[in-house]
Amino acid sequence: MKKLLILVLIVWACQGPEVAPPAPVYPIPSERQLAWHELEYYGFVHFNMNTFSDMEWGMGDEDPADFNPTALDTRQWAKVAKEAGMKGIIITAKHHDGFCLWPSAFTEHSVKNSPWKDGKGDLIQELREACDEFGLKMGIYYSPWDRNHADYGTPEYITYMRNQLKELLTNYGEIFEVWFDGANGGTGYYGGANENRYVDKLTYYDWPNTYALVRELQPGAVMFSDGGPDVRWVGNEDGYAYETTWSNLMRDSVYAGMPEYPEKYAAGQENGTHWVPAEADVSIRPGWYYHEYEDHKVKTLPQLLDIYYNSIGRNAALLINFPVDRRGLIHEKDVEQILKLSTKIQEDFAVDLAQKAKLSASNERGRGFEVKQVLHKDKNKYWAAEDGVIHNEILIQFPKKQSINRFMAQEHIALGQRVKGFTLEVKTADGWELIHRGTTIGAKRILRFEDVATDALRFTITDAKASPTLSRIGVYRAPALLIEPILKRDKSGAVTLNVPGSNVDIYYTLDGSDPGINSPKYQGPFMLDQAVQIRAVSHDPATGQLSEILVQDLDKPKAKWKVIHTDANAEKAIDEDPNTFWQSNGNELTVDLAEVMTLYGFTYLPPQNRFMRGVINRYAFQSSLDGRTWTDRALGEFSNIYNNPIEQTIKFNGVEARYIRLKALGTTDGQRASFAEIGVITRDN
Ligand code: FUL
Repeated sequence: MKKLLILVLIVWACQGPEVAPPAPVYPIPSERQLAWHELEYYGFVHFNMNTFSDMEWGMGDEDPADFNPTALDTRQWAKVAKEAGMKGIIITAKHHDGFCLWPSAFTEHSVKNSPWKDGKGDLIQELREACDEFGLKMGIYYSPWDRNHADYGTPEYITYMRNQLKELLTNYGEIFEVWFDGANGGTGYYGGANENRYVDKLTYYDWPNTYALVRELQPGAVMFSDGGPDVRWVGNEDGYAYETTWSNLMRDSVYAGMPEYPEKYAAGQENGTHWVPAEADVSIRPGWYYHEYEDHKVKTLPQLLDIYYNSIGRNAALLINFPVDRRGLIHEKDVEQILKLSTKIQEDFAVDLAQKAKLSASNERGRGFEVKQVLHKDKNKYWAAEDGVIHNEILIQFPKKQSINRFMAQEHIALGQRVKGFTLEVKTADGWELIHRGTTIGAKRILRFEDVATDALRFTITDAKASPTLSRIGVYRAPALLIEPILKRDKSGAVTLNVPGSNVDIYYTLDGSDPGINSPKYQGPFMLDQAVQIRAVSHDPATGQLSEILVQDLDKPKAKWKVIHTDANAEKAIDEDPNTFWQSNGNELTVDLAEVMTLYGFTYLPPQNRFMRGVINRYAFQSSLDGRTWTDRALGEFSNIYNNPIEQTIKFNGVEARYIRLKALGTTDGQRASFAEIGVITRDN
């Protein structure tokens, strides 16, 4: 017995005494936020009236009779999400047009007046059952803006909104996230009033009491909006977080839909007062809702991978949207792409090379906080430095030379986000070579870099708010991915295809068939002076690997087009370069097409820079044969164009024209209209 006691004492003495964990660096996440951080990746479904009206933002005057999916199957959604590695699904219970996917007792504008299941259906209940069956969590998207409701803009509407939230948050089991959209466009049907209704987004919804209601009904749910309170919008709809992304936010200065949010708050704030981590939302297609004309625009694997690494790999959660189609199913093409992403992610992170490496740290806090803790799966085990020791080096030595191209680090965020600066270096024959110099880490940071063969890595924390902590480090070698060709066409019609930084072959077709190695081989820039669909593929002769297929619709070249403006910069609107734009002086753009052609529509690309000005949201498109007499061809709204600044395509019946004019009837910020590119559609399909 005595011997045993002595042995225990010796072991204890060798390990050193227990040390206290570091003090938290505030703000820190709540329990519900910590649970949410674990999810990382979940799905969005946009499906309701817009699916049937082919719109992004319905006006609110749609007929419930139009909601009629032919093969609706929420189990298919859940199965796809599960197989894709997602942890839950958030459903658009009510979008801006006010149509409800559940038979709400407070409105007639719902599934109960639709032909779907003879008005007896309840889509939220069906999704609940499917999520339960597949072990997924369920979240609710609820649009505060309601273009259908007659009371919108008055205090009565707030009662309506809360009554509906009560239905959604009491009748459908546990909800993991409540998603409040900040979008609010003004115009709408509003029970037949057909007018502009603006509300003060800060005060109208009485957020403090609305939040309190959600907390009371679903204490475990996080609430999302621009300003949180629990999870914040990442400030764009591209699915990208930032090189510097803090989970901290000056929450009390922020509210849903505030105008300067993307510029000032989206990346979080080092000195933010509250923990409000970022969620990156993005659709797998250009639009949030299903449009048949986007069937060939489903994001490619390289695009989805970029999204993954730039969201989850940059301290944000990832929310990928499926625009469920009119059958009520996730489209086959979307399924194919999302599964490619999960397969590739599994491959990229299949083997953690750090597990077999020898780790050492320049400083360790003491027993329980040694550097070896970063190899543990248990998130509650972590390495920590002694108080006041900010600069820390972690050395990772492999048993032999390894080829690597991914590095992953996670802070122990339960004690707050601390790291402000870090470097990653590899050992070479000439000494340490810098791979990456970065800023924040947070819940997860993943670095992607070119293959490098080395036997050691040095990860240095150069700056932090307090002595740093790390719960995980991983090192990987992801298999190479062949990306599809990138296409450029200049104003003259010359087409260039290339795959940056590689020596692969490119094959293409112009007849709508899928290209392969027996198709025409790309030999260099060539002229395409007709409206045509081009498909192109990259082929690596060394491995035989084929990339995904690029599909792009090209219209007639703009070689002879001329803008009818004295400002030479107006040319930028027809230069085929999406990155240049013209901010007009008179809110319109007039173009001479140089010949009479039959037009079936037009396209408008808003400026593509991060903080765009003068984005057109209401337009009139006119055409003329002589440049003097003009006729309106289309009049309408570019819905959601500010948050999702994709090319807008508007079609109409064929008309002969030599001149075109796009007039801005409104811009999102009231500034003079800007045009990155205008185009016409001369093919009738
Ligand atoms: C935006 C909305 O206006 C879009 O229609 C979509 O729902 C997206 C997720 O949020 O603010």
